[in-house]
Amino acid sequence: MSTSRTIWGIGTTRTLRPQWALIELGLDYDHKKILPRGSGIENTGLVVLSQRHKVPFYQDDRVQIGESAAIVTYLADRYGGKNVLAMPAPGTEERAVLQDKTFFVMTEIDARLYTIRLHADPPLGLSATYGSAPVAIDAAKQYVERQLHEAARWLTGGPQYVTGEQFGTVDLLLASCLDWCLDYQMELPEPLGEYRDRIALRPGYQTAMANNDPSHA
Ligand SMILES: N[C@@H](CCC(=O)N[C@@H](CS)C(=O)NCC(=O)O)C(=O)O
Repeated sequence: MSTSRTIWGIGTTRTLRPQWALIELGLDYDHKKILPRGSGIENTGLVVLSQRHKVPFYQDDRVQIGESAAIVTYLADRYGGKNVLAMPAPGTEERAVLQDKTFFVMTEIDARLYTIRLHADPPLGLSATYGSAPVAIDAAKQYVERQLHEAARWLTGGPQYVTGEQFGTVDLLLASCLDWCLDYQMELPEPLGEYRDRIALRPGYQTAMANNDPSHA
């Protein structure tokens, strides 16, 4: 019996990620094209599955989960293989290092970018809802810039991807954060700029970007 997979959410860095992972893995999905903070959370029944009032959200025959990095990791664990989104086994050094870098990207970069998003003025920010906070924005930008130097160090000396020569889950998470930095006119230290441009050529990224276009909401 074939598994049905559903993604809720469109139009943001976080909603891009599960779609990108599914596309890299060659898996289809039903897409509930709802924007954050919209009536779609009620209309599509998401509010019954999650009271977080957030997108993305993912459901299949086994799980109902909402954190973008958790969804990507689950999909790679379940469906990844030697040549696509390969995952090292739990308990190995490779898995520990992957998780270290994944949590770093999500807590030290992604979460700080969301601080900018919450408090910046429209169209890039949500100050109308969450309040204007220029000092917090400046501090968050400087914070992220420092963390980008650490991420740049992972790629210095030649590896194509964060954990070596194969595109993996942490690349998907990091590259999506780099796009988000560019939205805020932040400079990417090399080799991150070149790395981001190379990843943006992936067909999986381009299809996911098209599917995630908020004009389809
Ligand atoms: N840590 C979560 C963040 C999810 C999140 O904050 N999503 C935003 C859209 S990018 C949202 O739904 N925001 C609604 C709100 O906070 O008002 C993830 O990575 O999935």
